[in-house]
Amino acid sequence: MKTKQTLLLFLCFIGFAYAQQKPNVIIIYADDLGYGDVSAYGAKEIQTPNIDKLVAEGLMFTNGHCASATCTPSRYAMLTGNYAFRKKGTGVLNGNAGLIVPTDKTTLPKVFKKAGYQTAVVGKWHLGVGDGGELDWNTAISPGPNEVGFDYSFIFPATADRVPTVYVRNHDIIGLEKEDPIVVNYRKKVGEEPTGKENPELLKMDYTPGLAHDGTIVNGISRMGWMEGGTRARWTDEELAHDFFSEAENFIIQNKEKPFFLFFSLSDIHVPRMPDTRFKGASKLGYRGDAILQLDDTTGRILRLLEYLDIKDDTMVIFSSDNGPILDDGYVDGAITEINNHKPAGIYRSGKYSIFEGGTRVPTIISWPNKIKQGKVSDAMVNQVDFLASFASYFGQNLTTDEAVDSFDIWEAMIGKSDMGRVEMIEHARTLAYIKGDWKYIQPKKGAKRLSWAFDVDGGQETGISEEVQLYNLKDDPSELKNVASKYPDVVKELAKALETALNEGRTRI
Ligand code: NG6
Ligand code: CA
Repeated sequence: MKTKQTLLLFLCFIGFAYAQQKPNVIIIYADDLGYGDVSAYGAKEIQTPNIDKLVAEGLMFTNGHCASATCTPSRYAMLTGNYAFRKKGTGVLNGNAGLIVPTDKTTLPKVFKKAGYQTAVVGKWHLGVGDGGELDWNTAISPGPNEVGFDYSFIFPATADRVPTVYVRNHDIIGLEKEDPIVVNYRKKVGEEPTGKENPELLKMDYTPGLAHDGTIVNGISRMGWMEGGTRARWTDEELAHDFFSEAENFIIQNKEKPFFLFFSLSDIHVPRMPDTRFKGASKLGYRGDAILQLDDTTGRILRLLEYLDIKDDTMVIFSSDNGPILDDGYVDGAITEINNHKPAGIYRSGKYSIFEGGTRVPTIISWPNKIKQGKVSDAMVNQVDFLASFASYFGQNLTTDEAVDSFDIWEAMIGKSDMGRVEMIEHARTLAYIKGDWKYIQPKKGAKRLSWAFDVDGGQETGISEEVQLYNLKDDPSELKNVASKYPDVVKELAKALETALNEGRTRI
């Protein structure tokens, strides 16, 4: 009898310990949020109390990176564990592009599914839907998120500035009526609806002249591309953050008893920035700042929900961004004129689209009250491409050699047990950089030093591209102002060789 009881107790203990090992995981993924946009990361002109709370309750990384300086390749890398530059067609996608994540390989959500999790993506997708052929939006849309490992999906297909401006739940557009089918085109205008180009007087926010945001007008904002139909199915920009939160909330409540993985992919603070009216004017930094406050509010709502449901201690919240900051990304919304002294990338140079640190060094915070010590700062180099291998290793899953080829197991760094993350890393923008320790080598390339279609306070966004070899010491010169390539030819040689090898071998995970 006694042994039976002891055995039962033991089994209970094992069961408990086992349950403990499967925290819920939520990735709160901001869009275009810079290293310096969060007050915990040094922003002075704007306060983000909720994100700061997450920092106080968890682990703040000073050297956390997304895998690329734009959205699609970053997300592709995070979900597949492969650097996007290895595969053609993984650049910023249009709203009618086909799915680029393979359906037959391990993905981040599949790792969770295999470990017994319920998985969902809520928010911006931007990884394509359909098989790449002409897509009929009025029938079941597939393949998409549900085919790469998400049990549930509530998304918009691309970005808020690209048509179609509709929500897709699993395979269907919400609210679509048979009598009003949707047609989408990125080559020529379809339908009779006004466009930004022909009817600028109808706009409630101007697009930056000469660029690509002069297509169909939806809610007083002209988009990239043209669409007709689906009139009642279209979202309202001011409601995006709330709609996404509500969907996330439902998923969390429904799955609170099980382990769940939620990829909560926000539209804030991507253009067109048109926050909920509650936030308009609140930051005094223009709609970009207001969108940051909205993003902070969404983060707070998630944290409070977890507290309310009593699951916060055993939920790992990862907060990060898909690329660095950009002020004018195609709309005139006050981001430049009302910037004050705000520094969106903090001390780092440039931002979105750039190979300089501002492009991929982004706020990265991980909290998990039951496991991670509160209020720690980590200088470990971590990259979102590593999430896949790290979780796979944590769950005891093996990866084959042909999947997640650039994903490293950095689990110990992710939970603050080790200060060592990666030692080497490739950065990706319009060119490549190789980091080893404090050294950063930027591959020489022909191309514009400043973009003519995305702007910072002092003109076109800096790309970091140069025909000259660049070498920086990120410890002495984090702002990448002193190119020391000629002083350290051996370091240049070593890093250039390492990059070449990584490219030739088609993999970096050993
Ligand atoms: C750019 C768009 C920009 C934005 C970006 C994608 C122009 C001039 N600019 O090409 O507005 O949509 O693509 O942003 O076309 S991302 O965060 O999704 O990568
Ligand atoms: Ca982005």
